[in-house]
Amino acid sequence: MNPITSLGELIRQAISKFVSAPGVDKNVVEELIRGIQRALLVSDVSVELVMKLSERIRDRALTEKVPPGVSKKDQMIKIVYEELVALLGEKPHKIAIDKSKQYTIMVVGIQGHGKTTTVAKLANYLKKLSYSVGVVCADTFRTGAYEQLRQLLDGKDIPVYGLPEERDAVAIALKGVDYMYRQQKCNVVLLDTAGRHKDQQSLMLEMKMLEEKIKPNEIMLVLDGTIGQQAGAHAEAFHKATPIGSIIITKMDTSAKGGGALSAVVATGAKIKFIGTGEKLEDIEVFNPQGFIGRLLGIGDIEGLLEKIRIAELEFSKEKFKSFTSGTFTLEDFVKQFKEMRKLGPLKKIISKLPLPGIPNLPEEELEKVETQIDKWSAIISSMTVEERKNPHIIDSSRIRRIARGSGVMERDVKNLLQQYNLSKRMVKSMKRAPWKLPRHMLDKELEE
Ligand SMILES: Nc1nc2c(ncn2[C@@H]2O[C@H](COP(=O)(O)OP(=O)(O)OP(=O)(O)O)[C@@H](O)[C@H]2O)c(=O)[nH]1
Ligand SMILES: [Mg+2]
Repeated sequence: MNPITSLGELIRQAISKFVSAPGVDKNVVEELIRGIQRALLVSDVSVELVMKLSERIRDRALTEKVPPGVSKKDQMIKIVYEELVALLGEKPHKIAIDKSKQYTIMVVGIQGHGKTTTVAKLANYLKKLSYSVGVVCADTFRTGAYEQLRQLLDGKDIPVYGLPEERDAVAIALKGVDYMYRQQKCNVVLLDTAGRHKDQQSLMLEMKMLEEKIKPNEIMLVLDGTIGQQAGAHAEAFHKATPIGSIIITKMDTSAKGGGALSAVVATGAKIKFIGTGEKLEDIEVFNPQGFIGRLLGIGDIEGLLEKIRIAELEFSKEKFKSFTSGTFTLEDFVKQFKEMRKLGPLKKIISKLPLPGIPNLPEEELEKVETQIDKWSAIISSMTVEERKNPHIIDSSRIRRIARGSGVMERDVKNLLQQYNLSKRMVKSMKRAPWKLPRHMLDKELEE
């Protein structure tokens, strides 16, 4: 049996047992949590992370209200999904390479972890995205390293550079990178490096020299997923040593421990960009926690289910929102409303589902701007005194200065929040019957700037 399925298999078993139970009570929820714990521990997720996750699921199961039209079961599945996604870091890290600039990626890692295979996979992947890619083999230790790369990329129309007789890795790398940019007019150059040396110290020294001479734009650490949570320690050390580092976890197809490796690396704050899922050139994917967990849960239409719940929650919060229009609408209410909206998931999805006329299809970056804005607003509010929050009109320029300093934002951010709030307050008063125009208006206003 494919071991990856076994992690998925165990989670799916736990969920289907939960779904077939006649009702949802505390015991049924506990049973579900135990099933998930077992699955995660089998895949070597650390006990600490498993406990934290269980705690969050339990807490949410007991405290979150079920919006009308949604079953408790569906809501629980959503909670489990979201908590598993959170364990793996929520958002995928973007691969944003400018096609008009040169970009060198140096790939490093312990021997046998999959560097050479990954370099070939990445080259093939980037080529498909119409980057002009070149590969340089700077591994002078592994016999046949250059041949291995050439074979992997055979017929792919990707130039591979190597000097099998040359013993100096730095010399090969310099010549190779220069050749790729100057002669082959490449945009991205991938550098495969050695995983072994006569001793550990000389390997480290070589990596350091390569980094100094080549000045890569990114250093990727290849980590074998079968080492499970041990991957966390490697990632942490690497992350501390190089600020331009990202991580690829390989062999996700050969052991259930991949889940442990992923969660441990994510916990260190290191960026996982890709995962390797087989020996073939095509077996690489952008690491996307949502997609990964979605597949693991194996619920046919998890997206559909989540969407249904989010919309129901939104309707629910719309109801709550109405209460603002009848009572006072404080500065805190204003920011809280935005935060609530954000909790429901990516703004873009929600907005596109709302039956609101006139909302343009907002580009992703714009929505991200809005999200950053919300974070700023929260920080600003927490730097205000109780008095200021209650009576924002007392906030004069010297208070603005103090609040901006306290929350680490620009003064104009504070002014902007106050302006937006005042605008909204006026609208709340005048638009009792169409409360949803309010956030729309605020969004539009925000995006114009
Ligand atoms: N199943 C599976 N095998 C992989 C994956 N990635 C690499 N491998 C295999 O792991 C073995 C080692 O891969 P290499 O790419 O040669 O590893 P390396 O890090 O370059 O090793 P050295 O050059 O010796 O340091 C090969 O047999 C690969 O086919 C993967 O994602 N899944
Ligand atoms: Mg190699």
